[in-house]
Amino acid sequence: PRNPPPTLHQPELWSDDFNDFICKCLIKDFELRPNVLDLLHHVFIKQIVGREKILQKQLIELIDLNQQIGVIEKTSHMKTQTDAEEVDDLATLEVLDEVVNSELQSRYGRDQIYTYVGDILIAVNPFHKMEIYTPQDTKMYIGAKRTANPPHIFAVADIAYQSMVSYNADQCVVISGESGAGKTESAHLLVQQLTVLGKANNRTLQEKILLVNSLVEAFGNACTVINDNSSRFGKYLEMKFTCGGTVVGAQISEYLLEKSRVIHQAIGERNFHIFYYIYAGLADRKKLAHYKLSDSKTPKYLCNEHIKLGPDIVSNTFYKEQFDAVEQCFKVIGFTLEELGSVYSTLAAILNSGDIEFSPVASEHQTDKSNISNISVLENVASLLCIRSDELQEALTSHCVVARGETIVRPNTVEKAVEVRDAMGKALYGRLFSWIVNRINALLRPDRFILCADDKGLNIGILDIFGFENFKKNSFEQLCINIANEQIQFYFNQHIFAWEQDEYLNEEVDARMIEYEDNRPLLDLFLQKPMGMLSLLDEESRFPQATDQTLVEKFEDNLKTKSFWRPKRVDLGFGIHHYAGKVIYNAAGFLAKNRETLPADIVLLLRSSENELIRKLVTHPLTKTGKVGHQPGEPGDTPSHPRETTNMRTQTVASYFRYSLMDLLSKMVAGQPHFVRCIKPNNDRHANKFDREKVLVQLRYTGILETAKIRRQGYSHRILFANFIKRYYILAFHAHEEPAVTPETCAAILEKAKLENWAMGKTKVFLKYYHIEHLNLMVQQATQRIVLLQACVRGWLG
Ligand code: AOV
Ligand code: MG
Repeated sequence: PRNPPPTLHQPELWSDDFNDFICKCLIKDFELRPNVLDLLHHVFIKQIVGREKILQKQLIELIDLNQQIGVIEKTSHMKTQTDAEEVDDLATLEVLDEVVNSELQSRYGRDQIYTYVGDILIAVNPFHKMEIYTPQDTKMYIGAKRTANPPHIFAVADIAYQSMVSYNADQCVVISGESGAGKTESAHLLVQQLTVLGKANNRTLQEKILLVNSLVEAFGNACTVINDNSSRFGKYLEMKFTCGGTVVGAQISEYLLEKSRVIHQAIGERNFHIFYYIYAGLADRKKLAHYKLSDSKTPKYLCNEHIKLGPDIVSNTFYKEQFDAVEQCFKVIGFTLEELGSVYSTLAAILNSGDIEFSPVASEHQTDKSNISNISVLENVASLLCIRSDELQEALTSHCVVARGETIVRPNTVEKAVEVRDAMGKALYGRLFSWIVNRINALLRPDRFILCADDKGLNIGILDIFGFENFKKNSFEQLCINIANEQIQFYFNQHIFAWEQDEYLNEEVDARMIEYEDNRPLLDLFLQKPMGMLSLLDEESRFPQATDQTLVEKFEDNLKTKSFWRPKRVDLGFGIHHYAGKVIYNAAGFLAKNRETLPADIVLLLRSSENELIRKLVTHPLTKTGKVGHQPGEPGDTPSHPRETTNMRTQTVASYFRYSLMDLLSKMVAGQPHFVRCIKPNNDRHANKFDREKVLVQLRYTGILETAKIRRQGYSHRILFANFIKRYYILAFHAHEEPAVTPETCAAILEKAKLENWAMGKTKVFLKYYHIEHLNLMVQQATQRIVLLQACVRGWLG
């Protein structure tokens, strides 16, 4: 059952300019408070003739906020296990695996998919549509006390938003969970709620921001055996606000798109969504021929055991609708029709290029030469890319080597030519994706004129990456995905356990230390230089003679830890014991995937294209994060990123991956984090099925049980005395007073607020997450009272 939303004395008062101004001053800067009170005192009282005595008395009573607050009922936050009622917050329970698991299960049975563990939200994937994201729900979670409503993803949006505005600080929401657990859906819901909270005064901007996710996901998501809409890239979406909290734009960063999917998909999997959408969409508009595609001959890159024939795709109405939707997204966000046409041509060129076939040239002397056997396809690709077909043929079937200052042309074997063709497809797609993301960023960058000089703006970042994966066969892509998840888990541990416990020691606060699974050794195993796995991989990639076999042997010789082993009977196999479980990888193709070279001949050829977009994709300096560089001097310019070289030989996928991971972390640590942990209740994607074993494993490896313990016993908020007093003194002192910065002052405030179970350190106050909610709510009520007060005064003045 739901509680009604709290009633606040707001409507007409807040719409008044003056009230609004004062209120903003109060919320933004508490030091202004005495001045505002003085103002009220003098201005209003002077105008009162005849009724001074009574009014003055009333006014003083109202102004003396000390008498006004403290009315917030004392709530008991600690429930025991025996409580028959529902437990919205697991940190209030005795923490035992089975108890937590049962609680989640029974909540899930009642369709209560959200549960708190202290300030962390657990979201169990419902696998069916829920009626809990309506406009009423949106309203209910705005500015409400957390315990007033059932746990919800909207409440996380609200806390992040309110914290951003009241602490004037950037925030970030980190969503984690294994593949198919519900991260991407959660990210959408957060953006949806934040656009409402951010009162986008411009409907179009709100609409644009909401469409960003759909657009990039059409290009970056695909159907896998685990998830029909699986994210094949990491996404960090930053919503930009003014200091007053109005949303003014958005920026998106993409990480590690799984480009290999363009040319090959594992059994039961598909290419990126957009390829099916465009194929069906263009067919529907009778435009296939224009893009050199045919519905009777399915492009190879789209064929797999499910889809053998083009008609399967072109008759799919869902794909057609999605194509229209994607096109609409492009248009609303602001892409030009010309740009759209170029995007379609590039996609069609990639699809066509997959069909270029090579055959060996059998001649006495040159058996290692290749020829293109279907010239018409080559011509189609060349025309879509606006380049010359003879030059494309040459770039595919031969390569230049520079020896002693002389350039020699060497033929490519069939195998090599196929490799070059595929490398071109992958590179074009990866760069197209980056270009789209960059273009979106340019279109949604906050206008410099919206943010005034002293307002640098604030942001809330939402991290949604690909979840932990463990397939029957795991390759280089899974390794990268799982390392990224390992890093996010480490970040979580640092925030929830390590830093908190360090502070107890430093501040000499007596708190029970919680044991948790530290995955640092694993991160070192992957990322350490020079002996970590990625460094070893890079080293091996530099040897032309190296093979995947020598690579695994190198791993085996150098990685001496229990977390790494070589399973018997699996050629090229190696195992890693990740925080989330054991995964067996197969190193076949690791070296090739890591080198990922796009030959200089292809780059130079594409640079000669008559299509501006194609030229841009290969000429603009690509930063290491894979983004097409924008003009120097533009806001958001980050000139420090090293540039890729023409043939990209110097930069391996592993080093780019390492760089991106660090780039992502540096963005995240800049903000105050909020965590959402998604749980997958079963592997069959069934609604109402709660596989206890499966959930328990996730609870264990995500450290949720330990989180519950530390939230119960620990102090998640540590605030310097001065900051604490500045923010909350009004709750215990008169507005004009300047209490001394001492632990005693802090204690006085906490006692006045009737809070218990806090601790005092040497320089900081140690608070539990619910204390902060309580204090903030009290301050908020005090602020509202001032508005009320003005209204009263105005009323009296007639
Ligand atoms: P993921 O992002 O965590 O996987 P998704 O967010 O794509 O997982 O969720 C997978 C599917 O679960 C969705 O397509 C929905 O059908 C369903 N689902 C998730 N959350 C909800 C919800 N709140 N309400 C209804 N259905 C939901 V991956 O990207 O594969 O790691 O790489
Ligand atoms: Mg996802």
